[in-house]
Amino acid sequence: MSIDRAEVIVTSPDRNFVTLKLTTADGVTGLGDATLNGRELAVVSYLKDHVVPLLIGRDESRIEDTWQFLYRGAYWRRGPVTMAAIAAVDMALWDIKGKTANMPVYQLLGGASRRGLLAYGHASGKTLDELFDSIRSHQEQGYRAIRVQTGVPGLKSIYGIASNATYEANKGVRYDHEPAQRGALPHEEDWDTRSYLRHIPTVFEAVRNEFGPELPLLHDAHHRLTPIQAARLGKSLEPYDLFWLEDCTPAENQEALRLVRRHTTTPLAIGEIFNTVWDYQQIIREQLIDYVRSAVTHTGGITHLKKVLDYASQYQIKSGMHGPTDISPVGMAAAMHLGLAIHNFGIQEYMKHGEKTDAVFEQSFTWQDGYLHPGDRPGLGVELDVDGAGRYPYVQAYLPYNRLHDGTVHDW
Ligand code: EZ4
Ligand code: CO
Repeated sequence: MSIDRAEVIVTSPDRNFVTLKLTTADGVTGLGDATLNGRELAVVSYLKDHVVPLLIGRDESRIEDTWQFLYRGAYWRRGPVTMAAIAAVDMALWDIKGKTANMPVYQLLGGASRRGLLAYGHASGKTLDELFDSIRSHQEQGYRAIRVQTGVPGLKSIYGIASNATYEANKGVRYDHEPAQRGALPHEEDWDTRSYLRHIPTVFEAVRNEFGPELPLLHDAHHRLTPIQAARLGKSLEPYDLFWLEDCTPAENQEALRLVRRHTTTPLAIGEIFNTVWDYQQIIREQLIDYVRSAVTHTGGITHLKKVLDYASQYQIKSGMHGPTDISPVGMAAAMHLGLAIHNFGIQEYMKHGEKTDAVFEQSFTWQDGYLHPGDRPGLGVELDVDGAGRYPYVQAYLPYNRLHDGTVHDW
């Protein structure tokens, strides 16, 4: 038994994706997602130049050993590029193990703990009318939980809202809320925290009045607030009963969340840009968050994220895995298998991929009545059409960045 071939496939059907494809001596294949939005080629190089040569000839059944070898063996630990590369190898090995065992990966992780995964989608609008239409359209698509983002008076373009600039930069190709834009330079957005803090509670009040108390509503502050501002936002949103407030501060300062917690009972979700359990050590132990936002793709794969979530489960903290369009269908499948198996599943973010992406990545998951299920195909249940992928070469794309009115760069 050994890994015979390892290929890194970059494709840009609607946006860029990086996929690792492993093939064993017996001809079994496994796929892993290594997409890091806006920094894709760094992971491609990490894999091609430094990981692929180490994989050839290795026993594909040794998932934990391979993980430890890549993590400890590199000497240089953690970081999004390293952990995305390790994640891709890990996912591909789980895919192979599932196919070899003739079982879907969730069975190897302990079997299903539920019938399906409650998923939330992204509703947005510059104005309340546009936002209400977007919420209704998500309900029509079956969503039973909805993230709400809106424009803020005085700000031209803002995270979470599909903008014409995005549409034009991407030459007419647009995911509704894909923030990365094709082009040689990143797009500049503007930001003003005081306007935002004044406006957002009025939006949630209007949404609750229109849609009633039942619908789970989420919101993403996207790392923009100081601890005391985040505390104030959480407190002012309490009457509207959010499912969660996400990334209220740039949470690399884990202690900051103590201050937020002292002031609000709005549930907090953090971690989409984290990549190891060490980023969560304090905020889980001190119960400073309620949901772990990490994606399988950016947190060292199924093997490592399961350890993070098992740790979180001791504190009644649940999963809320990242699922924007920059997680490839392979990464989404890995999230669904893990989410189905663990006990402390919370919710899964789910944004639909574009048609070209769905044609290149053939997938087994189902979406029914607001619930996702990974399907019962052996492995992860995703196959990549390599020739099809080859028709869409990499296109340079960047995430935007923020400036305040006086020109200061601000967290995006
Ligand atoms: O901005 O995935 O909750 N979702 C998010 C995403 C991130 C993008 C960055 O690549 O915050 O939309
Ligand atoms: Co987010």
